Amino acid sequence: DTICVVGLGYIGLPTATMFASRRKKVIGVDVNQHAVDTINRGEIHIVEPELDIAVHAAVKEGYLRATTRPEPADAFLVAVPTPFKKGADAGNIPTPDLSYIQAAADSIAPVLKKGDLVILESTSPVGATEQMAAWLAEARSDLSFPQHSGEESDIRVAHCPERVLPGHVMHELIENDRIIGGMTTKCAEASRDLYRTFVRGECLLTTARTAEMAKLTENAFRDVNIAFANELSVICDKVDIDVWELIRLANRHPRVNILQPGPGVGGHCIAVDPWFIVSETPEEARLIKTAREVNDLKPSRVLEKVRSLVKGHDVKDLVFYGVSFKADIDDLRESPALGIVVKALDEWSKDINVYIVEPNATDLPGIVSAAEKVAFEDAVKKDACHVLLVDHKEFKRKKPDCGFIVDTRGIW
Ligand code: SAJ
Repeated sequence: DTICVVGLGYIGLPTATMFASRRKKVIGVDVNQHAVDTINRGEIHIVEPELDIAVHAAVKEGYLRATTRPEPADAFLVAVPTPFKKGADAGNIPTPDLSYIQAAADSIAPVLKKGDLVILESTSPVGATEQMAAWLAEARSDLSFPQHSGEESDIRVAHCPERVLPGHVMHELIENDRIIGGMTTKCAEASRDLYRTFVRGECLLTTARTAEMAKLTENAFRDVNIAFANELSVICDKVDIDVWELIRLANRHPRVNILQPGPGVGGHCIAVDPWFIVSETPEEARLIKTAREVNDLKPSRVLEKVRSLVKGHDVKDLVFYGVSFKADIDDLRESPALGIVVKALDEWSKDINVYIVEPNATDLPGIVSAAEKVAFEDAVKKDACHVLLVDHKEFKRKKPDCGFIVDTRGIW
């Protein structure tokens, strides 16, 4: 069996490699020529523990090959981005952008043949899998698709959302339970047989629509719970209570498990996916929408705190610890920490020295180039306003000797 994986990013590349490591012939497809060339050299263009060794072995042994155009295969996996478009309607609710899925469908369609399986892995709004099948059907009127022909279709289509945690992808791909949403039962069964190649967790069969909603629900659940913690931190600031101690104490109740407040919620999943629910059902999804807003407001709360220190005292140096979206990774996508640093530079870099400590990113983006990079050991000695934004393990070693501290993660 040959598997064609479309999209070789944080999900597609590890998944392609997993199949290849089980001696399946895998064709990896990406529009980015640099990514294709890098992979064909046996190297990787993203940061993920254990992935480099696995890709190297898969390419060397001839099971994985990358290219820019889909080739005939027995199964196609679509793992492309599903970002959102900034809201244009009255409520300003962001809406999902399915153009990458459409482009993937258009590129697969010409090489499809009777009996093939097409799986959408990208996190998608409810109905996206049906839409993908409709795009494929439009391009290939000579083949039948499950939407119209039920179980008897030539092509099987399913949605199997990934749910791996960045930084633990290679382990979680194997061990996590997997939701398999078929457009029909046969579609689900065919997909399960494919994933069983490497998935040790349970494969749970359902419909494509339920699978789409399940994935969105998982991330919305986490977003709502983080919003609760973030709201508590703002309340505690106001009434002068240590939120970390408060949460520690409340969590000693056998049925309470509050998450950790932070400078906001980042990443390309939790800060995005809940909008896919809200944009579809804005009247009903009130709690989910409010949670998104609470989390999106948190960076400005942090800036307010820093502002009151900078204004109230004669602060000369301002140090930000961490710009990634969470601990111990280099990923800056939707990072609230990065957003805070950008705004701080804009507001203060003319008058005071702004420094960044970021042990995980060698190249910081141009928008923060006005800040000076400084080593952690030197930073903590400064008589400065120290703002901890990310709980990287390096920062847990010690806390600053003097100056002011704004600790958004509660590690100091
Ligand atoms: N965060 C907090 N407080 C917490 C936990 C997290 O502020 O107590 C923040 C983090 O700092 C970060 C953001 O939330 O900015 C998201 O981090 P995360 O570690 O919770 O999740 P992600 O975005 O790395 O991965 C999530 C995971 N989803 C769930 O845990 C429900 C992962 O399993 C999904 O596969 C992934 O989204 C995805 O691709 O959708």
